[in-house]
Amino acid sequence: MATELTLRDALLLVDVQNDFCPGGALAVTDGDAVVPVLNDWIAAAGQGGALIFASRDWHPADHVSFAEQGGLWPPHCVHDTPGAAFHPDLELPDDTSVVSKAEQPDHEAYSAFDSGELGKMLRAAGIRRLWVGGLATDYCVKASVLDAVAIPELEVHVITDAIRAVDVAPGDGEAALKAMREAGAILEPVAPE
Ligand code: VGL
Ligand code: ZN
Repeated sequence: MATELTLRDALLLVDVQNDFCPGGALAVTDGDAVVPVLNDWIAAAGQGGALIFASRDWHPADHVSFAEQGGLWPPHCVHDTPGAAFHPDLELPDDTSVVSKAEQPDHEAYSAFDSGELGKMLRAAGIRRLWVGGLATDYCVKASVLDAVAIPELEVHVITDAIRAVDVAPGDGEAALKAMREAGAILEPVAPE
């Protein structure tokens, strides 16, 4: 199936950052494999006038989610470091809206909707369909999708070939897919046109 994007569509690229890609501080297996797929979606969004949002994990050096502070993760995506930069092959247009999250030392935020800004911008633009891809399936993609489906006027699609899981425990990625589907997100394989 192929789909055409319109002014009523928006693309949400979740945390396609160096630290989540091979060689990064919190590398997701095959994380960089999402990049070429998302570039096709970016091109389709450009053709149809769809909005593009790119979220980024943007932590202070002493973030609560880091092991040294008792958190789950190695230090990653420290703001303004190379690891926090978007993957260099991701073809983000200049008018991409960048959504930073988890910027406060004592607050963890997996969802791109955490600050409320993204929801506001989607509503203001009259967006009806949101297409979500990126990293990682079982954390920030899942949390963002679960927040998105709670917005009544939004049809939420997960770009299933443009997500990858951390899989801290085996099966986490699969469980995340199930949770997103059960919450009302659409997980049909579809190509942009
Ligand atoms: C993420 C773990 C820690 C993510 C962010 O972007 O999915 N995962 N921080
Ligand atoms: Zn993080």
